[in-house]
Amino acid sequence: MLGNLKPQAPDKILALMGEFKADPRQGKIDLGVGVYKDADGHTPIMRAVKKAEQRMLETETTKTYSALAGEPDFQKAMGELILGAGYNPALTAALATVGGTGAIRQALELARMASPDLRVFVSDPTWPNHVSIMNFMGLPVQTYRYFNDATRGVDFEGMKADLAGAKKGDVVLLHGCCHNPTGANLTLEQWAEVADILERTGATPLVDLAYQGFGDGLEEDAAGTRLIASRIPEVLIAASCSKNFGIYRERTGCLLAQCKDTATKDLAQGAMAFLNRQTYSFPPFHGAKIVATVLNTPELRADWMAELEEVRGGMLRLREQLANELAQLSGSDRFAFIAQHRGMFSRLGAKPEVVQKIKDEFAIYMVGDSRLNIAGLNDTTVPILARAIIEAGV
Ligand code: PLP
Ligand code: TYF
Repeated sequence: MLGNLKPQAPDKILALMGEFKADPRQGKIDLGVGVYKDADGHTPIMRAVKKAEQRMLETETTKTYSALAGEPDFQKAMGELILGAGYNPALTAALATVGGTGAIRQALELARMASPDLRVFVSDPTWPNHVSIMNFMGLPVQTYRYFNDATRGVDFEGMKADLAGAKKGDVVLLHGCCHNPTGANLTLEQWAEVADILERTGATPLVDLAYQGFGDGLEEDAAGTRLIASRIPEVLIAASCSKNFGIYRERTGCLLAQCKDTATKDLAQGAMAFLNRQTYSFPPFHGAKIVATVLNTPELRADWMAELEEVRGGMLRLREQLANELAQLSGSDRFAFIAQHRGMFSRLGAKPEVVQKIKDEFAIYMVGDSRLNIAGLNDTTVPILARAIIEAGV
């Protein structure tokens, strides 16, 4: 039986991680996988997370099964973190999931249960796993224009024109902030125009929020999502705690489904718990408890927010340093977009051959589409990267 299996194409980003590890060159630089790293290249456990775990170790008395849809304290804390004052638990179903990826998968399963002819609109480009999951599920995927190769900003006219083709029963996947892989994001005014289109077409937004706190701040990064939720009665939100709590391997995420009335909310909540049961039964507990403990304990929350600000500020400084260095070396402002982008990533807009050349000649690893992880840099490597970018002819 198993001999009938076909080989699967490896995940390019994860394959690049392996290639980097195997590279024997001294001074190699990893700007590939989207994991936060400090100046020493280390992905630390956040202080508040460690403290929450210590408390849990001391106070937990059982490891028996918890709740199928996740613990209410986690659901509520996430609802408030994401939607702020607009969070209405009476109208919002919530589900603890296996990471943000699990939330995306369950959101798509939920949408398909409700809308069998569902099509999903995704930005061109988007996180490759989005399309891969949709293809695997057999869902029709439509792309909408998103990135302007010339300006390295958002092609908003193209995006609007393409989203106008969505209809009721379709899902429009939007990156809540810190677009992966481009780093180019919508302004709040543009979010309002997207809400207009969603209102007009009746399509359902699915917001992927994987980097809240990594762009302009915790509140600012949720502003687009909140605007959509204030304007559109039915909204799906797939959130990841991997990055902003630094708990990648705990696999912690959350699906929120804002509904138009309480009867629909009850239906959605039942269907979401059902989906967890069909897939893996109870969701992981540990990471969700860390998040709930941090968010619900004032001193831990304050410390987490302070550390997240340090992380965010560090990435912003690296962006500015790199943009300045490139301005000097190129004698132009054509790399100014790096300082305007937000989140961990920027797409340079270089051809695959150039990305390959930078890897071969300078031992600098970025994803083949010329996405670089800003957090992979430090004060020493910024000038090295800048020189490589210019010498490779980006
Ligand atoms: N969505 C985007 C855009 C991402 O970059 C990631 C990445 O890690 C995820 C979702 C899912 O994260 P995780 O499943 O690790 O929580
Ligand atoms: O885009 C990234 O690099 C992160 C991490 O299969 C990641 O989102 C990459 C690939 C993957 C899972 C996570």
